[in-house]
Amino acid sequence: MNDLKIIETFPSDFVFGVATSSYQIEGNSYGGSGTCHWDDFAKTPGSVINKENGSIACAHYLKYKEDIALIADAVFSAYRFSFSWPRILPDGKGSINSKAISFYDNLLDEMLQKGLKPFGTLYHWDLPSIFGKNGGWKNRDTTKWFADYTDIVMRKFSDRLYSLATINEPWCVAWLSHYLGEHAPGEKNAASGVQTMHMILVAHAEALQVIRANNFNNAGIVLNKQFVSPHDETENSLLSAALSDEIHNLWFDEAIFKGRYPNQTLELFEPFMPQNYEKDLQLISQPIDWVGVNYYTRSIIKPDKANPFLGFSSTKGNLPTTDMGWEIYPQGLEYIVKRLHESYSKEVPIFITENGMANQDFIEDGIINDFSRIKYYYEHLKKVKNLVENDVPVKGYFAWSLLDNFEWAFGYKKRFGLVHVDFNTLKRTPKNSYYAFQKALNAR
Ligand code: GCO
Repeated sequence: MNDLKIIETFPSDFVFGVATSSYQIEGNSYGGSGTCHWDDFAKTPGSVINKENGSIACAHYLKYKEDIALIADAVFSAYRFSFSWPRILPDGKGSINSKAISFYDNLLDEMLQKGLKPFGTLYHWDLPSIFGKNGGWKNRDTTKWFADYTDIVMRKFSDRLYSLATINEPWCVAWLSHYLGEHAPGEKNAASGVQTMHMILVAHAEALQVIRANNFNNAGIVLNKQFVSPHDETENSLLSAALSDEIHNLWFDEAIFKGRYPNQTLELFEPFMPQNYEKDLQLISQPIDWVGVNYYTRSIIKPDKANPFLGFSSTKGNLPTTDMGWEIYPQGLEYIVKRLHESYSKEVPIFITENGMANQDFIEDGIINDFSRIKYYYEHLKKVKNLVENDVPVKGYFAWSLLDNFEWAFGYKKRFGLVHVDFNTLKRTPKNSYYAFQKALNAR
């Protein structure tokens, strides 16, 4: 399949957009921004490929008009972006960087002028460096400072935002970054992982209260979900997969929609849970207006004695993979969203806030024929279509990403964009996947 005509068959009010995040594209050496824990992490040998960081990235800070024009020209109707906490508050708290306020003012005005709905996110992983030095998200104080930052964003920008997410991918913020150690701050211990699994939800709750106090009524959270497969049908594999599914997915669904944590995981986490964590659960489960799902792949779980804490590890499957080495498994998206809707979120609207693939793209005569990316989008959109047809309230879909950008620990090596970026010249070149969206959205 080499087109995205399927888009024409979606309901007319279904939102199609693209997503990015501040640290991955803006370039935090511009405009008086402070640094974040990714700048610090990148300096540690072995943490980020080539020790690359987001200081230039796509220089979106300078080129935002060109980028917004690209989104509008492809006839998308929404843009999911994130605010940078250290850009707005270079020291994480205290004095506001007026250049940052102008930047987001201009960015929002540009979106609105081009008819794009602004879907903002408060936190897409750029924790101001100063907090990293004080225990980061493990420290409850950080959640209070996050609430203060939220209030600034609300007061300056809520008049123009269409929607706002508190936290992008709490599992990555907590588990991937504090237990698996793959993302900043690169901690690798169970106590840190567990504490952050709870505190990041406290941060969500604190921010949500501030959002409500500012009378903003289209707020949610973005969860990254993975379909979890057992390696085989043995009882041990099934149990391991169930535990992994809880940690990756149900921990957040249970807390946010039911005000509790799943049993098996809680038993394992209990020794490390912050004191009186139960008291936070009511606030964590306050109503949200929508929930976002980021979906990329599945994981295969097998029992593993080499990991005494979890008792399992993930292993490779045999499906075709993307350039990240992630298996392409569109069925997982349909399953995971259906379960979220039926068992947890019920009537709450769902947005697919990220979906896409890294690919080894080549420019030939100015053309980038990324047909495998078009196929990936087509196959996943087919599953989204099934959900819509089965009355699951999925209201929108965002492609990750508009631009090739700073792919965290992989630096600039992995390309997820609909638009190619030459990181020497910063020249943008739309790929064929971009044109496939444009053609279908135009025909809609
Ligand atoms: C994500 C991240 C993106 C990544 C993408 C690909 O929210 O996981 O939002 O920043 O670039 O997922 O890994």
